[in-house]
Amino acid sequence: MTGYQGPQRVLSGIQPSGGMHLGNYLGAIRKFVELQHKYDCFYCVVDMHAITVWQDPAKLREQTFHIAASYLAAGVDPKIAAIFHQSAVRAHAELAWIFNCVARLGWLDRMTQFKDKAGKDKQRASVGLYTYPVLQAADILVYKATHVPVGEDQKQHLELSRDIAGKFNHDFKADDFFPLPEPLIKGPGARIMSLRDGSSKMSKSDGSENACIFLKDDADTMTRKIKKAKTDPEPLPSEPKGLEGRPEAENLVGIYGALSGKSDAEVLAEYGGQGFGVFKPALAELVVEKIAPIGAELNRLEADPAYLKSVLDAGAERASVIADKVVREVKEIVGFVV
Ligand code: ATP
Ligand code: LTN
Repeated sequence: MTGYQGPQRVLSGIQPSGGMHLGNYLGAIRKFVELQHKYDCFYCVVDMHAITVWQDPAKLREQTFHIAASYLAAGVDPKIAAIFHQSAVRAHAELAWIFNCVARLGWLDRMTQFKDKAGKDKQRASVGLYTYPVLQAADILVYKATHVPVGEDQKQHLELSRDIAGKFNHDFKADDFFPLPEPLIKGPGARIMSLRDGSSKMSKSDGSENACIFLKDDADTMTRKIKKAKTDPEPLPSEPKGLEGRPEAENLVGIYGALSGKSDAEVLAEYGGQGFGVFKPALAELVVEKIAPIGAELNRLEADPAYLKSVLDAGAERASVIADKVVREVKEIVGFVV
């Protein structure tokens, strides 16, 4: 960070583009819960990001409640942290436009997520998908957030947010107006891989049902998915070095470690030399123990959309107070008549 003197704030967001999975939990939400006791926290359901690819309107609404309910079920306390949906705080879109005029085409051209998501025919991708990281920078900086808990895949987008903040401060001679937000990525679970392919990340939009453990899966489904997870025929090594070149084994050991609070070395000290016939049932038991209660609470909360809506509305109101003030300051800096 530079000489930024403002309050330390946390913002993060998750897209309502599908069911919440173990990767989202370990890479993001679990950190949200810890951070709420240390910082002023804003947790957003980024519905405007979700529509950068087609979303069925009825499902989008349902999934927005699903993400909000997941935050709550995992332990985010709406009395402490603001939980809200992005489209309800118009300042995000206003700042995104101004940032569209700060960010450079060359910066966006380098974004690997656009390349992955646009696929072969990028002429058919939405313009929104291209400027997606600019809206993400606005999400963060409209609260002048200093810290952003995310999974490993968001590293590049966070660098872009820092670049936009730095260029804005520089171009408008507004020293330290925006902080350069720091990603909080480290820690076990920053990159959980698909259960079907150890080289691609566990993702909501993965075609294969069995690749992902969803928070809402019942105990039998979780167990079945883990038992079916792709592995190799070798037993587990007794040290982490032995996981090199064995991405599927590494992923399962990593999940065990992230959920049990043990390092890879500790997990392997216990299971080294054992085959997956022993390790998978132990992992399944741990996943069920840690995740099933969250799933049960999630189901309970989803049955009460009126409560979820009240949480989102209250969160949006709280968020708007800060965001509107920052946008007003930005408008003045840019030279708009306010
Ligand atoms: P999609 O793959 O459909 O774009 P997603 O599953 O990656 O969606 P996002 O809404 O893009 O979900 O991500 C929400 C948060 O979860 C982000 O902080 C992201 O870094 C984190 N995350 C997503 N997938 C993983 C994963 N496999 N391992 C660790 N963290 C993850
Ligand atoms: N691009 C993020 C979601 C996201 C986000 C944010 C994360 C949108 N805005 C602001 C952190 C801060 C993703 O996980 N795909």
